[in-house]
Amino acid sequence: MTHVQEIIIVGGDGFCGWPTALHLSKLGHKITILDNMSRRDIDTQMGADSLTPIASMEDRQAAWKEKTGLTINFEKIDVAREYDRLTEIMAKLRPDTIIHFGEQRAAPYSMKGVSEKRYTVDNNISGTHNLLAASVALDLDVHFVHLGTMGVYGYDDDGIEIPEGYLPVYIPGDNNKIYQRDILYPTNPGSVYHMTKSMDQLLFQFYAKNDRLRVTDLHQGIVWGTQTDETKLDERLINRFDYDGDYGTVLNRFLMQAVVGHPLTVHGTGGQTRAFIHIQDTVKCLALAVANPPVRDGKVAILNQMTETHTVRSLAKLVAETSGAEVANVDNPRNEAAENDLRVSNKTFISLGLKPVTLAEGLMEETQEIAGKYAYRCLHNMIPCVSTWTDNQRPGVVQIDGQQVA
Ligand code: NAD
Ligand code: USQ
Repeated sequence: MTHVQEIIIVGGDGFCGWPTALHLSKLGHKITILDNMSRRDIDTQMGADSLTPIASMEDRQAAWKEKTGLTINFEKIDVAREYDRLTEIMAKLRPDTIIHFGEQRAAPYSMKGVSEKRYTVDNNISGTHNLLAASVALDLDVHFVHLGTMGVYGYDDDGIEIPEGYLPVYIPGDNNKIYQRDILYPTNPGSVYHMTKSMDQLLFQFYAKNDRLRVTDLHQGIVWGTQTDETKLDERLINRFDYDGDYGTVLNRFLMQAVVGHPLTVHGTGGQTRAFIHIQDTVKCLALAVANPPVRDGKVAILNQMTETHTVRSLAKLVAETSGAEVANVDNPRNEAAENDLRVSNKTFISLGLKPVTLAEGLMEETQEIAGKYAYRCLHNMIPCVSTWTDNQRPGVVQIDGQQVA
């Protein structure tokens, strides 16, 4: 039987947060979403929109109540900027668990320009730190669950299996003695966004050590799919589907591109290997993490939340084979290794009972159906990835001997 918990979900209006809120509510937990709706505001600023028509928070709450009789509470708040209000809410709820999804999460958006870089760092670091500092100031016995990313490890690896947790390193010292240290896996972020997740890690390491906070950091791979068992219950509960060049992630973009007749935009050779997880498994992993808080041992529990790895070109081939779409190898706007290996341990979630949904199980078809149903909402001008990692990569930039001349 589920032990009922008071749970705050920061970023609970977003792609991962909304289905997680529904799933945990269905399991009997008391849910309060904190969100400043910045994701919807960024869409408005960019002239983009979710492919699926997402309902307002009020309509989402009402639909959930109507379908299940359950209540999801909501407070509109910016956790990076409204510290006093945040502490009032946290003091009132005294949550057993805080799940933190509330960050600017798109790598291309974080590389768009100076203001987006500064916003991403200010928002993500202040938000995370405010939540940690408030938990300690209020003396909460809280389990802090954070959505981190596989991207903290970087993608230059030669195929060694990325472990979970701290890494034992052996340092040669005086007198030929070898000293052991347990350190966070060395980070190698590939964007300002991924860098903020690396910085988050240090905040967690410190608060776990200094204040004995119980922290679980979930290093999640790229999430694909749209619907979960709960979001399917009513069209007003539908999850968001990002496809634009900044927020759309690779597999969902390919599935959408296939249905609207756009060539699949493979960056470079498509030899980039990445880790993936279906949104249905994301919500299951969150439920497992919530039910299994770490012991208070001064260390962060670091779990890899992914279920399979693929190269970008193999995903394009798979989608092209099932849909007849063309594959286009476009210039890579990012500064990343053209080809890499990736092996990841996900033994904790598997040992806790996760039975992963795989690409091979036909769920890609469901996502393609969702994309097909809402293809009429696609804004074709939002498809290209126009954010470049360096000025030199901007279209039309001319270089001589590595120097930009026009
Ligand atoms: P999302 O942008 O859809 O959702 C994030 C939510 O947080 C949005 O609703 C936004 O309005 C809110 N938010 C942002 N800053 C806030 C602030 N200062 N105060 C209050 N609310 C704020 O993103 P997502 O895809 O649901 O990702 C959620 C988390 O999971 C992120 O931290 C992301 O880094 C991580 N993650 C996502 C993926 C993926 O593929 N989507 C993969 C790995 C990790
Ligand atoms: N790519 C293409 N074509 C496209 C879009 C992307 O080839 O049209 C390539 C990119 O160059 C990159 C790979 O696909 O090599 C993945 O890009 P992505 O946009 O799908 O994913 P990424 O930028 O890494 O970010 C996403 C989420 C982020 C999360 C991360 C998990 O937006 O929040 O942290 O996945 S991970 O990649 O494991 O770090």
